[in-house]
Parts: sequence; C-alpha cells; structure tokens
Amino acid sequence: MRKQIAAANWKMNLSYQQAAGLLDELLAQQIELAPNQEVIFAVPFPYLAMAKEKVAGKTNYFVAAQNCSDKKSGAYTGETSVEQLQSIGIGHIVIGHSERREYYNESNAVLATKVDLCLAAGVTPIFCCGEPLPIREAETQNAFVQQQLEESLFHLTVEQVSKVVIAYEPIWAIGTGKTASTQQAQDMQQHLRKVLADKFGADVADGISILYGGSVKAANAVEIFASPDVDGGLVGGASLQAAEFTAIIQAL
Ligand code: G2H
Repeated sequence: MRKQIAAANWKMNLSYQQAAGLLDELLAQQIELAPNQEVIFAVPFPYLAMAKEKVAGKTNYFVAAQNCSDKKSGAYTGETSVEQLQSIGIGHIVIGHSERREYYNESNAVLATKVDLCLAAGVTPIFCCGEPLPIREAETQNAFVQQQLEESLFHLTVEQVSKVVIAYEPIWAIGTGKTASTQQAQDMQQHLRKVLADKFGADVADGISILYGGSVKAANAVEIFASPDVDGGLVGGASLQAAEFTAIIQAL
C-alpha cells in the first residue's frame, strides 16, 4: 500500500517562537496516523533541530529540509549539504520546488545531482515538478512535466527511484488561491505514474507516492486526496495554521 503523506512546506515563514508554538499546537492534537500515513514538516534550516526534538517519539511524524546543496562538501559558503542534514537526523529533503527552480535557477540537471546526493545518504528526496501557466494554456503540460522526471529521475535504478516521493505542483496554482481541479490533478498524476511505469515497471510506479501541491487547504483536501493517483499533499500557506493543517492531515 502506498504511503499517504501530508507534508507542510513552511517556506521562509514564521519566527522561531511562532514555529515552536505551531508545532506544539499541532502535535497536541495527537492525530492518530495509520501505518501507511506520514506527516512531514519542511521547516527553515534554523528550526530543524527544534522541530526534530518536538516530533521525537511520535510515530510517522518527520522533519524535512526545504533544500540542500548540490555539492557533497567543501568551500561553498552558505550552503548545507545532504550529509550535514543527515548527520542531525533529517531523513527527507524537498528537492526542486518551483520557487527554487524559478528564483535560484535550479535546472533539471542540478536537481538530478541533488536527488543522487540524497539517495547516497539514505535521505528521501521529495522531488517537486510542475508546469507554469503558459505551458498549461498551450496544453503541453504532460510533456513538460514528463521531461522534468526524465531529466532528474530517469538515470536512477529501480531500487533508487522506489525511495523517491514526487510532488506535482502546477506553478499557476501555488500560493495563488487557484487549485488545479481534482480532475486536472488526477489526470497529471495518472500520467506521471504511467511515465514511471513505462520506465521502471508497473510495480515500482504503483509504490511511488505522488503528492499534489498548490493551494491545498482544509476545504479542498478531502476531494483532492480522494483521487486514486493522489497520495496526499505538499501544503504551503495552509500548513501555517494549526486548525487548517490538522484538517488536512485528517483528510488523508
Ligand atoms: C506549493 C505549496 C507548497 P501553497 O508551493 O509547496 O504552497 O499551498 O501555498 O500553494
């Protein structure tokens, strides 16, 4: 059975005190997770250790970094390596969020390197993909997102790709209040699973969790998560409010 995941992406929001308070409030809900359900908090770097401490002992709750360096180690001022993150117990890293691709020019090739570094360190990459509005309007979104997968994931072995979580996030639906329709999300995610099946085999593709991201909130999570190829969500804005994110977890 595929993992169903509610992943919070806090981006560059919240003070340390606000972040600690939000985690306290959320974890106080004692939301019971089924064995195949996971909750992941992708928090700013300075809060990783604090967040790790708060989720310690809570089954199926994890903390993720929002990014990592594409270099293994060395003289790269201001960067943080996968191995450094792994050494403080971080087991998940968000790779290739559209904001990284757009504002920091992260290419499919660079993201392939980051995925490799994660897998070499035993860290799960949450690999983000998705098309901008002009591509959606030109109705070429399937080929565009397929190419992102081909260029960043297709060099992996079957064993390696089985450890990747994918998040499909149509850029036109991120932080805009616009959500892809349930059918649009399902259609793309079904397409991606077929692309993965053609390359790696149906069994492998069936085991890979594909999350949807882009203005997921309490009011739409149940419907979006109900689609057969949507295995949860990567949630930005709505993950900053305890009640909203609690409802999203409960929608898994
Ligand atoms: C997409 C998403 C979280 P939001 O970036 O990754 O953000 O839910 O605010 O659209």
